[in-house]
Amino acid sequence: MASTGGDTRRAPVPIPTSVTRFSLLRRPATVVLATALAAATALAVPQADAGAALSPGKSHKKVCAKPKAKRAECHAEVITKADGVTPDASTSRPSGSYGPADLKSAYALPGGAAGSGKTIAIVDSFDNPNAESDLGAYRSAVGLPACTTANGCFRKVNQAGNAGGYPSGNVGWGGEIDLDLQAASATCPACKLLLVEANDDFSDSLAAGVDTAARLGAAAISNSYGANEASDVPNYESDYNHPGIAVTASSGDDGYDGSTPSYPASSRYVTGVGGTHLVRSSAARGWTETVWSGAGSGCSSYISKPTWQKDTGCSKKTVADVAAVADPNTGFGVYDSYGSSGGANWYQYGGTSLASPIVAAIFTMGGASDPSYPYAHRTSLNDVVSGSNGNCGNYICNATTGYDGPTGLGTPNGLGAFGGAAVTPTTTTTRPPATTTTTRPATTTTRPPATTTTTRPATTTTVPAGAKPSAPQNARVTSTTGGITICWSPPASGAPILSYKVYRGGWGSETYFATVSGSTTCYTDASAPMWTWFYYRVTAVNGAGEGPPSADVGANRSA
Ligand SMILES: [Ca+2]
Repeated sequence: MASTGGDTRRAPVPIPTSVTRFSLLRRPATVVLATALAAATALAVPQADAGAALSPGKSHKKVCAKPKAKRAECHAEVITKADGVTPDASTSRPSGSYGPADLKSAYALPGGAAGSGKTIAIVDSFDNPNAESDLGAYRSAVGLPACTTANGCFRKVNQAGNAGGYPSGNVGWGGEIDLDLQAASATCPACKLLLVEANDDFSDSLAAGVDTAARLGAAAISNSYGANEASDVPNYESDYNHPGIAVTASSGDDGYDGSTPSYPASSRYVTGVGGTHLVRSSAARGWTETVWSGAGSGCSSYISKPTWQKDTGCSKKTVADVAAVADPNTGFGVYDSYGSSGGANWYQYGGTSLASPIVAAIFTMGGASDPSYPYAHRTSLNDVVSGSNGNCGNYICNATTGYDGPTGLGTPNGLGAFGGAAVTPTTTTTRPPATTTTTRPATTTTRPPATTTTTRPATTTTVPAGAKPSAPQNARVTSTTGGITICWSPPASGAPILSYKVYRGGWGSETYFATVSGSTTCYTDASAPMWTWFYYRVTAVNGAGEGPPSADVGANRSA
């Protein structure tokens, strides 16, 4: 797909203030990284997203408009209503969307004063006039102290570094700006924030904005945008090369498209950030991550392979380097009032635009800056081993043990891979015995005898009153050599469970598929064909009947 890049310069285009992404005026210059971003959009909404665990019955879409040649697109997606068009706005943080406490838990972050005094820079296109007030509303809602221009925590400048003379406004990029600022702030609550608003979405404007961010003292610079590589990307390398400053970039939201990766994620000087689907689990870590099917990956055609990157499938640089949550279905709650009407200003955002500022904030707290650092400290990353973002037949688009394209080396486990102290192994050792291992068996063993035998007969007649079981909990899927395996935890109420019914189909449209016994909590669908996405739901059945379904979870059988 990738469009060809090129030099096609386009005439100035009016800036759409509405819904969509970038647009705008172009700039002369030599440059442009971008080329073909166009193609991307087509792949966008696909089958992809693994597991709609947090957003059943909804869809998602890109936030920015489809870019023209020589421009970059922002990598944010927003959860929409089922129509796939209308952003699902609400008057409070969306239920199930992630915030500071979730990121702290999932990535074993220090919180507190970590990163205090250091600055995370966010570079985006166009102006969001509400950026500071939206950040204020966000921090207030999640219980963080104010971060304002007045107290020295927040600073907004134009591409030249001036407070004022901002570019024209753009609602799509405005959402991107809010996402970046709020995700960085949630990851490192004590960090300062510098917002650099590039004149427009032309690649040379964004590159100039990065130079400005470096000049103004950023510890890390996050870039949640990109464009398919074109032959002129080497011209931009100097703009993304700032020794002593960590520079991150999102890997894109169109999955593996068989051709070129996104730049600046493929820059030699940038940590390319891929994306995951992040959900809570009963694992010792408390969370499980699989590949977000939209995460970009691929082999650069123009950037030579860094010495620290040892994978053999790409002769030049491979995207990505590391990853963080990006699936909009397991996304982040954002307060965005720009372009809003009616006062419903909360949305759930995802895309690798979410992952980049998270990693930039973690670099800021950890203190490292060189993209080689995570490679030398890979034991402090959570290896992502399942999921896929396309069809390529190898690790460039399929997660595997160790390095893979969609998630790089993995996701942060503390600050160890980013310059800080590694998470002590003690934590890992202690948790399982105390909680997981010991407790579970006791529960499983005790329940059946005590409940099943004695209660069942009575239940059959007693429960009908209406006590059907609640929905099975923690539904999750993995792709294995034997098929797609869905597992779940028993419902919170309604024991004893006589059986579970498994439903399979498209997202939100599953039909009955199989029944398993009430003592089983996993089912392997060996008939799922390779490379096809299926979604599953499970219901529990007791003497009173069948309860409501679990969340939708999906997977692409890839092994
Ligand atoms: Ca991996």
